[in-house]
Amino acid sequence: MTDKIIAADVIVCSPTRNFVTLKVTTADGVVGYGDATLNGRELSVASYLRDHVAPLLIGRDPARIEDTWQYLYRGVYWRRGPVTMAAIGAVDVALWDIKGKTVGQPVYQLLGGAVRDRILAYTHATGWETAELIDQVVATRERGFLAIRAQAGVPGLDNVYGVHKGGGEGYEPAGRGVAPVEEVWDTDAYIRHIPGVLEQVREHVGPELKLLHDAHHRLTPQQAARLGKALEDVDLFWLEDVTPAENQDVLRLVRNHTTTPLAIGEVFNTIWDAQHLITEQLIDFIRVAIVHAGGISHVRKLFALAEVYQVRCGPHGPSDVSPISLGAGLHLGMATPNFAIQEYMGYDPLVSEVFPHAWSFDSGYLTPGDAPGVGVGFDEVLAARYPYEPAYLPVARRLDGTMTDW
Ligand code: GCO
Ligand code: MG
Repeated sequence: MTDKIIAADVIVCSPTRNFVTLKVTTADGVVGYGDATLNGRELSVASYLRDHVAPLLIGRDPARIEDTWQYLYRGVYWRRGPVTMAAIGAVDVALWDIKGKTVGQPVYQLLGGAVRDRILAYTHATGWETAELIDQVVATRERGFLAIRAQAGVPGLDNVYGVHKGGGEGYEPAGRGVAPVEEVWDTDAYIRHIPGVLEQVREHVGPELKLLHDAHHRLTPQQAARLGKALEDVDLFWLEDVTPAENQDVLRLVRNHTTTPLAIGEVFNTIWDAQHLITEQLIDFIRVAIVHAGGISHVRKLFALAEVYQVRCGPHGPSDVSPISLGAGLHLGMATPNFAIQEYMGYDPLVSEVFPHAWSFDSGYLTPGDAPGVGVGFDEVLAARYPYEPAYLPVARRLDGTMTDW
């Protein structure tokens, strides 16, 4: 028997960047935390939780995680979508946290126990010029990483998502302010340039380092097929988000032309968004983040579907996914056989102070730790010193001024 939920509070803070945190408290004083951060739309999830979900949680039994998920998902006419699913995800993770703390076990033990000892991580290396990128990849490998996502500049442009001229180790794409900055983008120039860059990186680092690359939804199906083909000798671990995720059948054309492994799914929110790609085996890796796809309970089902079709899991984990979601994903990763890799950009030390965590990184691998629950705390007093500030990802236009995908 667990005591009922007596409070559900939503805290939005900005220790270097915005995070939305749900704090669920039970009558016997157990506190569970969930992450509800949706980059650039933080306050809409905060309101969804505060105004519509929190009142429904009061008096509920926190042990009934699946029932609460079903209640919040099926009990509202307007299903799916990032705002709804981030809110449900935050509740779900907070309840798993409470369950773990109540029984004194880390969440992965409640999910069936460990199927592995540690979780392979990848991080980002960026450099505008190829030489700069190679230096960054080498420096990142020296920090222990065995898998690295490599992004470079494009001649003729000033910015490329996550990279800018003279920017060294990369930049935080979400800029503070009430409106996004505008960047100029040219897919043709990118496709001409990037295969040569990645070939040089591969040549320099040798065959063993796992290299990844993110195309950020900016190619046509035909361009994506050509790029995948051009990158085959680079032997990428994956090529990510080649085309926008809405029109999924185009991946068949890409697949028919290249053996470069494809990863997609960071903007997906439910199993139904990924179902076709998985059952048709149009991708090799599914990238949903715990926070954006309804929490541990739902993503676990999605990963189980993927297992049937030999699709492996590599969740989204940039620094706009809070340390709570990263921790929750690691628990799921420990207990999921087809889990392949976790994106891990690391956090500013201040973020780790606000969210003290049991998870840790060592020699290329992440582990969730053995603290009861998810193992990520939240220092509310410190968080209160960093209030929300509007921040947005840039938008991109083509050379002729039309909007393109981010
Ligand atoms: C990645 C992503 C991020 C997203 C960002 C959006 O693969 O890490 O593409 O860089 O763009 O998380 O909020
Ligand atoms: Mg991405």
